[in-house]
Amino acid sequence: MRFNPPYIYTAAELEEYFLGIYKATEAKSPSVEPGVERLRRLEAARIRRASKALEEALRSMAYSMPFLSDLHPFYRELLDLAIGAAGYKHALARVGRAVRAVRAISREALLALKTAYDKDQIYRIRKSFIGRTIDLIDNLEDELELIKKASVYIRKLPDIDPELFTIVVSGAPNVGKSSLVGCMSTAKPKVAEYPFTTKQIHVGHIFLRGDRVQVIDTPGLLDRPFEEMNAIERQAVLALRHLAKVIIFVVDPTPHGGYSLEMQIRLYKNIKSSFDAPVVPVLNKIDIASGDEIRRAEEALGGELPKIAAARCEGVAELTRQILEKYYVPQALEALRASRRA
Ligand SMILES: Nc1nc2c(ncn2[C@@H]2O[C@H](COP(=O)(O)OP(=O)(O)OP(=O)(O)O)[C@@H](O)[C@H]2O)c(=O)[nH]1
Ligand SMILES: [Mg+2]
Repeated sequence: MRFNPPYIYTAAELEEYFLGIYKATEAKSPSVEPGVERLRRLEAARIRRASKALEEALRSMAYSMPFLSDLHPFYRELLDLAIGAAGYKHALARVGRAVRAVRAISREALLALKTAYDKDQIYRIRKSFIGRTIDLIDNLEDELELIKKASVYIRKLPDIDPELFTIVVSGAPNVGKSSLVGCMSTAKPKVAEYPFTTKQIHVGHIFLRGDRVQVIDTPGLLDRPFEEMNAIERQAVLALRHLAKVIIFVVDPTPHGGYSLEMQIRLYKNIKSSFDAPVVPVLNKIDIASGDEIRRAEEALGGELPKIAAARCEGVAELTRQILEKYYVPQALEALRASRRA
């Protein structure tokens, strides 16, 4: 994702940062004023600088992280899955409120300083200012941890661009999905983790003139019926729904892959009913499939199908061209018209 998260402090780091600035601040004109006045001035400068630095650190964390409502639904869904949308919102809001709280504490301390008449009183004000500010930071420990998690999480999804036209490749295990993605798109697909499982999404690109289309391979995700998925995997599928503009369903009509035609048809129907995007069935491994196997598969899937041998990239260029022509071009033209109207 094109997102540069701000540095997220832990509560302990933030305390250290705050105290460091507090201690490093020196009085502007040392030793010319009498004791109490000098101390008052030094203390005021320290309070001002330390709380200002803290406010800025908090503000950057609270306001430079993406708001849920600004995120593409794909990311929103994933973030909800990994971190919890409600907790994330709540954490950002609390850190945002802490900015004002820090300012209030420092104002109070500065005001009290004005009327402090001896060193002891100034020391008490200092102690109370530091104590209250540290308490406030302590209380943000969980929130900061959660925001840090979110920022790490978001940074880990760099290679999926939800704005690009996206082809998702599905099908039973071992049918040739990865081979197809490899032939269709840039040879070395990049890998993005699903941070909530050990699974990875492989993302390749098809470079068109002045544009790019994204091809996504989802190993171990869209290769078995939804009844067999756990809640997390189902939600990952939901997230993919926001992304997929068209889904290729790879069928292996031979016994080579180890999954029966019946199982594959069941999966096909399952995927069709769970996604809004069109699902395009494709027959793979035609280099080793018998005429009978091909016929049986086509009959079961309702007619003639594109045929490929993905291991040798045979028929893949033609398939890609057909899919782009049918699904991508109309959308690209519509987008172009819309941008001209705007
Ligand atoms: N004969 C033949 N073998 C193929 C073809 N396409 C893929 N294979 C073989 O089928 C096996 C699985 O191919 P993959 O591309 O890894 O299949 P996959 O669907 O990505 O597999 P998983 O990710 O494990 O589910 C490999 O041994 C490939 O060499 C093909 O067109 N013809
Ligand atoms: Mg694979």
